[in-house]
Parts: sequence; structure tokens; C-alpha cells
Amino acid sequence: MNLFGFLGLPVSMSVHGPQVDKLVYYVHYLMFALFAGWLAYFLYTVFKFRKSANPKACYTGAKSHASSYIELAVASIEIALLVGFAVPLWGGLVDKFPAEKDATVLRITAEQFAWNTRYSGKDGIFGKQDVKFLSTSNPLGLDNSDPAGKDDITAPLNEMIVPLGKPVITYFTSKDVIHSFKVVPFRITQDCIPGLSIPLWFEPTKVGDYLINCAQLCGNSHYFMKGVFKVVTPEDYEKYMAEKSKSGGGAVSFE
Ligand SMILES: [Cu+2]
Repeated sequence: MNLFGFLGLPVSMSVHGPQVDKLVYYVHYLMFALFAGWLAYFLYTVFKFRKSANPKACYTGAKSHASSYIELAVASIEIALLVGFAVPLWGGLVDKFPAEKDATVLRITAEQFAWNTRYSGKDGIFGKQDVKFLSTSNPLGLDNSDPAGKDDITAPLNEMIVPLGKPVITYFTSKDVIHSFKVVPFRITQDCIPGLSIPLWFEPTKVGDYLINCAQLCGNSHYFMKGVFKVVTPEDYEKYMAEKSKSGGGAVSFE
């Protein structure tokens, strides 16, 4: 797959990752072929049409149709990449979501300069949120009178945890400016936009701690907007969540 050896991408840790990598590599191979082809052609013309060999300008120009055929071949490869790789990838990942009951569902709210994560708890229903409830003691604008929110779980700032072996569905929004949630090993990047709840799904393939970056310049401490995405075994996940449910909501530490 990767013909350039040491120039490879970071190891993929999600089910769809290899598909993204394949597309990235193929596009680069095409671009490399175009670069090499154009460079060779340029050097050839510089040599062939040098002044000493062509004292008189030629006004007829090229008569061959080779360039049109090459152009056609490049366009065909581009169409093949689009139809054969990009469209199926988009169709599977963006259009076909797994059922929420078979997935870990997170609500991630970005803010300058942190990531807030909530879980719906045992009932599988998130409590209501509204900007009118926003305050320093209620930074996510939770409706405390909503019974569905009683068992909701708030993760510590900049941390989230999911079990291995299950798809993850995340709903992204932002409290202030546009942020972008990026975890390179999962091959996911999603803008978080105030006023919108944007879903994304993926499935991690390995237990570990993964770095979350904000991929959208969002202010003076943008560089500082990092987080940890923890993937643990289903047993460990159950343990964390059971511990959390006992204490009845609030922030749970995943250490
Ligand atoms: Cu940000």
C-alpha cells in the first residue's frame, strides 16, 4: 500500500482508517505521477526547443493529440478515485450510522479552550439543555429539572472514555466559536459549530489513550486545546460507569 516506506501515515486505530489511508495514498501516487510527468515534459521542451537548435520560431505549434489523451487518462483516474474510493467511504461513514443502542453515544461540547463530554447514563436519554440555564455553576446549560438528565454523566474536562468493540457516535457542538475535533489515529475530524449538533461515528480498534487536538484556529490558546480520548476494555468501561452511577452524576475521573 505505502510505496514510500518511511513517509507513511501514523498507524490507523479505527475500522474505517485503512480506507482513508488508501485514498490518501492513491491521491498522492497520482499527484506524484503528474509531478514527475510534467517535470519530464518541461525538461524535454527546454532541451528540444532551445535557441541554438531553433533559430526561427515555429508558428504551427504541436499537432499531436497526445496531450488530450493524457488529460483524458488523468481525468479517468480521478473519476475512479472519486467513485471507487471517496464516494463509498462517505456513503458508509457519513450516511449510514449504526443504531444508537449498539453504540457508545457521547455529546461533546467544545469551548475556548476545552472539551466537555456527557453520557446519557443508564436510561440512554440525555437531559435537556438550553442556553438560558447557562451560568458559571452550570457551564453546559443543563436543565436540572429534567428527570432524563438525573443519571447523565459528565466526564472530567478534556477527557472521554469508550469501550472497545463498539461503534462510537459523537454529537458535536460549540459554546462560542468554531472548533474542530481531531483524533489522528482514528482518522476523524469534525467541526464543532455553535447552534448545531453534528453527529459523527467511528469504531476504535485498540485500547489506548489518544490525543485530541482542536483543528480549527479558535483563539489565543488554540494550541492548548487538547484532550485525551480513552479506549478501554468493555469490563473497565462498565466498572467506570457503575462507579459513576453510584455517586449520581457529576464529574467522574477516569484515572
Ligand atoms: Cu478550539
